[in-house]
Amino acid sequence: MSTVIKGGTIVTADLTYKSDVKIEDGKIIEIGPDLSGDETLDATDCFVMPGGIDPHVHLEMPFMGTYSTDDFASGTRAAVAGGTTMVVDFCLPDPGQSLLDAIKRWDNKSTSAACDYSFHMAITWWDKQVFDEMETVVKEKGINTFKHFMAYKGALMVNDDEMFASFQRCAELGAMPLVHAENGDVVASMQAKLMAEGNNGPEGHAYSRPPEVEGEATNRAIMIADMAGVPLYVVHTSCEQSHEAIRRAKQKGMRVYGEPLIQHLMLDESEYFDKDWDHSARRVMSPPFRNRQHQDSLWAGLQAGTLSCVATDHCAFTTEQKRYGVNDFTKIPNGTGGLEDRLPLLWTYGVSTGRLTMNEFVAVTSTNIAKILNLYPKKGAVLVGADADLIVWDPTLEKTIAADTQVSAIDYNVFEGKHVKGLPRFTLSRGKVVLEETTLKTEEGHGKFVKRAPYPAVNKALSTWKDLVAPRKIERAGIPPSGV
Ligand code: DUC
Ligand code: ZN
Ligand code: ZN
Ligand code: ZN
Repeated sequence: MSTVIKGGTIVTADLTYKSDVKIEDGKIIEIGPDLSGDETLDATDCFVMPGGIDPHVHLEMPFMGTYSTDDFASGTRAAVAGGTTMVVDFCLPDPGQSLLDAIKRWDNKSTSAACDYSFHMAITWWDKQVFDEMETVVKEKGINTFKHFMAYKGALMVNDDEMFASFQRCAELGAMPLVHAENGDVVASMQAKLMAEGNNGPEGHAYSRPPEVEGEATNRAIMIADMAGVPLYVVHTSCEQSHEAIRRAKQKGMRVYGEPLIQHLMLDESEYFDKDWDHSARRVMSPPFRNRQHQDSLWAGLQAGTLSCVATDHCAFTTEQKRYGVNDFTKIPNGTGGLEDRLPLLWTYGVSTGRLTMNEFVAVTSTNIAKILNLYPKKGAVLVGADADLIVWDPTLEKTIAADTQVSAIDYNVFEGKHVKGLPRFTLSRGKVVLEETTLKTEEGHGKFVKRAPYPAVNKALSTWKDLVAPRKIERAGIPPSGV
């Protein structure tokens, strides 16, 4: 059975042109004028683009004493409702747990996915077992990215020596490290001080994580990556301090990628002040929202290409879950949603305002991500042979974002009331129509795990456990005279 997307304008990361697209067996088989097939999807006055890829989501994630409420079923339905056709989730071993056992848990959770997905592996502890298992993770399990939390002290955080060792291991295996860049020691000490002073409300969350803690950690991770000889991906870049470190590294010739979230582009720190407790707690995420200057820096980075992609860090908790922290902001589960709204918001507030071109929109929501995560051109492309993960984008469809009508399983939406114009008329996952205007046609389990191959080994690295740095030993004829 073949399908033809007819009458649309194809928009890729570098081209805009009128053409039909023919699909068979889940792949694009022909691009050209006047195509016909068994089924036709009308794309008149629409843009045909690669489906969004969200490189950063946490579905049914065990975190801060609970689990994020959107699981692979509701999370991937929310994704396709907003034109996202692939998500990358974080496989999170408990400290001491085998990485391979953690993958089994994630494999079990993800069988309900309605669109394709992949995993990053988190390094939550460090010893020889982890070092050894990383090879299997990369070579057999198809996971070529390792996440390091520089915050969440006493829980997920890794120290610099562990990070340096893991980064070197990544370099050797052709994998790329990711960092959640916040100085966890400083955050913990500021949290303790704020709580001791009686600042226990959600605004304490923002006060305890100023841009400086992110800037410091980003600089540190970049320097450690440079010493280890690996590229680096900085998740949820939220402020100028972090962006500045990334710009500088790029200028020096390093492969360092920054990922702003749609939440940080759209929402600012006023969400934490002079609002009721629930309103602010629902917006507690790490890093917290920033002021307008930081938002301008992020938009500028997307335009200039110093920031590479837009993600969500979708980690959705209900109001009831947020209230775990009612007398202590450090216990409010960190995380917000956005999977469903990322593309429509970025289109409305990025493309329609002239801040981004349509081609830049495709780059930062899909193609750049596919390239950086070694998924291109299977994903992120409108090319013959690519997976038919496509959106037929109707720039005239509009709605007002509201929790009442969302697909996500939580009881509020941090973008409530925002108007968007530009929505998918069709979303296709490997050729299957999973959304037609507002009607979801998803199938649980249609989504498949996508393996990602190692990167070409471009960096020199050491290969054995604890053989970290081997300095040259200098033989000298004698000891220096005392007093020198
Ligand atoms: N930040 C969040 O807000 N939630 C999940 C994990 C993270 O780093
Ligand atoms: Zn994070
Ligand atoms: Zn995250
Ligand atoms: Zn309108």
